[in-house]
Amino acid sequence: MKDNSIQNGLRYAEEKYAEAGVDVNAAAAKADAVSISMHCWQGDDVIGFDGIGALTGGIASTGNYPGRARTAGELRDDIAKALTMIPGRTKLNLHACYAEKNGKNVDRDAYTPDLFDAWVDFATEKGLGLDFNPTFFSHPMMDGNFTLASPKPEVRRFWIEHGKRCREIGLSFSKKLNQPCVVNYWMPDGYKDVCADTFAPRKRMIESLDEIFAAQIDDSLVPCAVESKLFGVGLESYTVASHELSLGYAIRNKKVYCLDAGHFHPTEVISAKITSILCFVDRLLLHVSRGVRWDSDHIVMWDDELQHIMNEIVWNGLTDRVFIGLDYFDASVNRIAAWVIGMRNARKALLWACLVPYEQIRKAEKEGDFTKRLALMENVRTLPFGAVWEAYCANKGIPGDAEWLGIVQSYEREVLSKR
Ligand code: RNT
Ligand code: ZN
Repeated sequence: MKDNSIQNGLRYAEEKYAEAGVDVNAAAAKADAVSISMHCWQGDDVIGFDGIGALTGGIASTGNYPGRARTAGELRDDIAKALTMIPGRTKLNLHACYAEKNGKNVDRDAYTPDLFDAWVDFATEKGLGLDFNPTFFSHPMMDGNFTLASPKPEVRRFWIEHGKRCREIGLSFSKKLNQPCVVNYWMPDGYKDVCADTFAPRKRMIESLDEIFAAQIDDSLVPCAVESKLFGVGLESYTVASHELSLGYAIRNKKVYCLDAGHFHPTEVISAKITSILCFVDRLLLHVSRGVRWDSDHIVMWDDELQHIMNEIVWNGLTDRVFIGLDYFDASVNRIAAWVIGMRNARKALLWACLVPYEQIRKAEKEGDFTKRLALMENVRTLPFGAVWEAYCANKGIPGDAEWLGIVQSYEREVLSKR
């Protein structure tokens, strides 16, 4: 019965989209070819397992919803559960603090790929690629909030070594899983209050990054990104790796630039930056997040900005040049639902972008017919997207929008509530 209604809905949708000049199957195939990287850190409030226990560095996860993953095993169980409700090609994004030391006495400056063997086995079993991040926060070697830009040479040395180790770990992931591993560098370095020297820390940051990136490691296997930020909590006045610094660094050193949706002034949107930046760097990494008044890392909703981001990527043919990852952490709701909602929304927005007759809209624009451009853009809104989405999920054996919450609720009853 249900299958029948999905098939009927799809037939109707195909007809309606065809009238608008869109081939639903081709659009779905296009959306399917794009990977979305799911951040492991939503599942345990960005704590990790390498022994630190508290989150520092200007980021904060708020809420105390029960069921947080306390071990790597629990986190993998939760991720596996979430994956059963997430359609489309998915990667898993790990942080160095998710190392499993198993009693080994080793610090972040000496991490080796074997500390992540269980993650690689998990990724292999689930058919996932892995992305990676050095963890420049939540650690006693931080000098206040400084890492790579600290005035103390021993602090910089520790974090430079960490940065190097993470490229090596990324390379091993890439080789083992036969696909690129994007390694993203985000450093919280900055000051709470107005400072007297904004220049020297930036020069130190650049020197440290240069050291990290000095070793010859194939960029096509391990593309490395530098993430910018406007400010952090307790670092309100000055951030070393600002937008200008990180973008400038990426341009000059042929790195990937990482745009986080929450890292700009509240009225600035990253969707508006994509094609400008891609005139000067080869590739971008997106941290799709949702700031509410500040970099609050709220769960990604299917809002106008998410749609604009995906439109920019798809309509400009940039799916090979933009890596898409999610970055948020909300501890006030069921954490598996948080992943599922954000990942499904990102995929929906991607599919939607593929289902817009953008060639026609662009033709009208080029011909100067802005009436037609607006009319076509608005007509898209009432096309039967829901029917396409439901069929898209069903084809992959993934529950529809009306079904997944029940699955999360039983998992909460049977597993999370017992933690
Ligand atoms: C922090 C940055 C950074 C982190 C993750 C955990 O503001 O957005 O990307 O959120 O690396
Ligand atoms: Zn980020």
